[in-house]
Amino acid sequence: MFNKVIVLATHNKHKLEEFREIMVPHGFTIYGENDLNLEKDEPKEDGSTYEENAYIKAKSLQKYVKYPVIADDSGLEIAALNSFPGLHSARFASTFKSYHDAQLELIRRLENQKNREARFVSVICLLDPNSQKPLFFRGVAFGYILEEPKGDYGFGYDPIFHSYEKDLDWGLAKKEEKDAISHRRKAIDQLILYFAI
Ligand code: ITT
Repeated sequence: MFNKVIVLATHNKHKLEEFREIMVPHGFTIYGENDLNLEKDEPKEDGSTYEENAYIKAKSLQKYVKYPVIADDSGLEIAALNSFPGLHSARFASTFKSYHDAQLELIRRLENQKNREARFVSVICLLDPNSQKPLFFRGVAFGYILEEPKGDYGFGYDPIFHSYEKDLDWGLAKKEEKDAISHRRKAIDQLILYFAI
């Protein structure tokens, strides 16, 4: 049976869970960086694109493992806020006591805004020992920002996002419902195809 081992460069346990939920049924074994107990410096995510940051994270792990390494850089882009918080999604949240507070602040910034369009973006960088170059896979999920947070499923900004696809509030969505349509799912589908060729 097909079994492909991949290491995911992340400290975000929710991301790791989502990669496993989606990829394990396709015959992948996914180790998270934290499973390896490495003593390594944390890379500075100072790229100006998701691609650059995903590459920085994957590259920082590559020399420690013989398996293909992947990293996901992702964010929530709100149209009326010029795509903010986008690349800064994790950093923006870290300036608040909780994700709930960060969610409320984004909602506050949209007060009196008719346009609540938003999208989640995920870019996966793959460093495959069989490939000379880094490979990138991008997924996008389109929707809008709710008037108030709903539910507490998922993680990060999920409770303020409503996706057009399946008409779904992500804070109320079960894992398998979000996994079927998420930005990460769309990027992962391409990654799975790469290994199928
Ligand atoms: P790693 O860098 O260790 O992977 P991180 O959480 O810092 O973990 P990012 O730098 O890619 O990851 O930041 C992405 C942020 O965007 C993440 O922390 C969430 O706040 C948000 N985000 C990304 N995907 C999300 C999702 O599916 N649902 C809700 N929020 C998400």
